[in-house]
Amino acid sequence: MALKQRVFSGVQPTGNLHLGNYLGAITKFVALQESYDCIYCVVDMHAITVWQEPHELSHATREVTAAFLACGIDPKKHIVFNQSQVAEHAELAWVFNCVARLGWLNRMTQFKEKAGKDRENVSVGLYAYPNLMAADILVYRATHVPVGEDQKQHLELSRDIAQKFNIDYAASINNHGYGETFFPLPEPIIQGPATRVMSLRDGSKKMSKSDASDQSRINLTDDADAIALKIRRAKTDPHALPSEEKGLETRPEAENLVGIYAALNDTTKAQVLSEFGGGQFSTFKSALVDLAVAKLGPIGGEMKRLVQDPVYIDSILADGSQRAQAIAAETMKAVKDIVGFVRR
Ligand code: AQP
Repeated sequence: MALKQRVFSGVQPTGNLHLGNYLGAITKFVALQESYDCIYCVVDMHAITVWQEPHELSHATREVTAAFLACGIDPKKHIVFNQSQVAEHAELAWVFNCVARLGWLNRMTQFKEKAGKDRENVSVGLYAYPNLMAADILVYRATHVPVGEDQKQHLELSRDIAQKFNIDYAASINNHGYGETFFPLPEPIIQGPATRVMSLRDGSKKMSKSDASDQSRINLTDDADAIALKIRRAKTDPHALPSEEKGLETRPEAENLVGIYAALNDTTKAQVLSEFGGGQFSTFKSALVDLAVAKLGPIGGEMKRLVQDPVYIDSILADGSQRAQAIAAETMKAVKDIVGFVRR
């Protein structure tokens, strides 16, 4: 099987999509459509690693799909689907549970953060999450994965799993005529001025769907008034903006807002500072409000329109799942041969 340059990435349907998901991931998904075959997945099986109300999960799955479409992902040229409709993800994840080492998972910082002090009480799924993520990517033998900075460690683990599988089964891969190595080592794509968007209330915390404070994030469905209020109330410091990036080093809240402006305007932090450096925060915040409303307003409007039509959204997911499964099934056949499972 020849390896094709292919992009895969996913978003969890765990609540309100926010500016961090948009700038860190979804804008990259859109741009990569020009030069790759892309597969974009609503990862509902990852979502249930922490409790989700069933009716909210279905709604959130449709809402993430609506966000993909509203942001400009083309579900005809590329593939948009939800993970649970392609059983091969879970199937390959089991094989990877047997390839990945406990010591590797024990190092995952996201698990430590999410489990907190209540480790004994979290789901086994939350712990094994990175193995499922590796399966998501590798069941399509994807070569590139656009993600936010927070997913870098999981991507490295996916590469380790791919490499260990290739080495452990090298003889079998070769004997079955699948070449020298079977899985590619997927490359993370983590670029631009907003790979880690921070909370608007605390510059040391990532902007997150699960933050209890809605004021900490800009949701993609927020209206213009809500966006304006959140940006005006965003935590800052009493100093004017610096004229150079070095001046942001000890000012996480200022750096975050400058990064958000740069990413929304498709420019760099240095260029933003050359325009606003030396000026007051209030002036910069007003410009940021205008920019954010202009960029996010139409997306939120289109998302709200699309979620009114669940039949249409479900048809996109069904079609995408079928096309995704055709690729995933080919990989699983080969994996079964390689591992030594007898198959039909
Ligand atoms: N703050 C962020 N800045 C940049 N990128 C981000 N991403 C998430 N938060 C930021 C990127 O968005 C993609 C989808 O993320 P996800 O929903 O699958 O999972 P997550 O990283 O766990 O997102 P949240 O918002 O923090 O959700 P909860 O609160 O449920 O844990 C990924 O590429 C991610 O890097």
